[in-house]
Amino acid sequence: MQDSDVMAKMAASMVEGGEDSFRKIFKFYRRRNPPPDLSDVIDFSRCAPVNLDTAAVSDVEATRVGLQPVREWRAFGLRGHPGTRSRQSLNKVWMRAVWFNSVRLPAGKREARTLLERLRWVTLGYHYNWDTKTYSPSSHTPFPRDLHLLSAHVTAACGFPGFISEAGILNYYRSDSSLGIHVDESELDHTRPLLSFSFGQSAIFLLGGPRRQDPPRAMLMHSGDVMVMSGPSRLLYHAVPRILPAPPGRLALETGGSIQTPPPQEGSVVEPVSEEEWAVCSRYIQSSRVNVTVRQVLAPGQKFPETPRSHQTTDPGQTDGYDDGENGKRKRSSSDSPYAAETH
Ligand SMILES: O=C(O)CCC(=O)C(=O)O
Ligand SMILES: [Mn+2]
Repeated sequence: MQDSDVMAKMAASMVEGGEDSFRKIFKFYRRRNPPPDLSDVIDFSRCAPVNLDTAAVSDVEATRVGLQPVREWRAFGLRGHPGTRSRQSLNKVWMRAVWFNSVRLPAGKREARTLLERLRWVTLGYHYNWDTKTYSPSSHTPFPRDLHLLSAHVTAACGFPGFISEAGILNYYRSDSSLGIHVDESELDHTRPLLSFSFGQSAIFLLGGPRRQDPPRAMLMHSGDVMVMSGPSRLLYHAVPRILPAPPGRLALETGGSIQTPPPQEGSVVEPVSEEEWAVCSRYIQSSRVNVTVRQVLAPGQKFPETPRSHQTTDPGQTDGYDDGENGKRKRSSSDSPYAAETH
């Protein structure tokens, strides 16, 4: 990096009037009136592609988890952020699997619809404790096999073989939801990548630097996109200030379009979902966004410490958080939205 770049970065991250540049940019994109100018938002379809390890996942293995062969995937890297983002058109099979693994509600019931409207997050595997900001062996359910295989194949193709999916966090966003500035560092092993799968409506994702106030870059996340935060990018601050309508064609889960439904495969590992449940899910994502992050918590052979440490990753000055635009800012607790604060 040139000296002038360093100076510019430092200047940009200086706190002005109590607000650092990440918060300013977060608020800029969150603003409703007037709506923000989106011309600086990076659309990955226009970025330089990066190579994937096409030999890491066989065509048969890819097909079994409902994916195209790795050579068909399109992957892009963000300059200055070594770590990979791949877009590979996850399909209806995967949206179904994610739904199956998280939301099991009877279709058409009024209470179910109300519950769905209020749904903000679900945890899988080692369940994250939002109060202590820790995972623990005493709060654990088996991680879904299909979601693990998907994650293992994606990470292997990105050059990280041997990924073990141990925890998952699903975030449910309505059109006015946002996710505050945070870093994911509660996992005990940070050398493993973090995966993020998006479905439904689109989002602006802000990726900052290793310090909370570092200015972020804004990028678009669409339905079917997969993001892999790895290496130095694994511990960067990030946030989702805004949900945007999915571009035409990107949400074509019902009838094909860019997100195809492959025919049922022999040996498929993806759990089936009834048409009734799928109807609830597909209606839900017409107006909402679902994001799943998959994390490896422990290094191979590592154990949880005897006395769990409380993880303090919160920036004390930060008050942006997950809020649904109706009830204002929420405080994070185990009984409410996890995203009132900033880190997890
Ligand atoms: O919704 C997203 O794209 C990001 C989610 C996220 O950062 C998280 O769950 O830690
Ligand atoms: Mn995160």
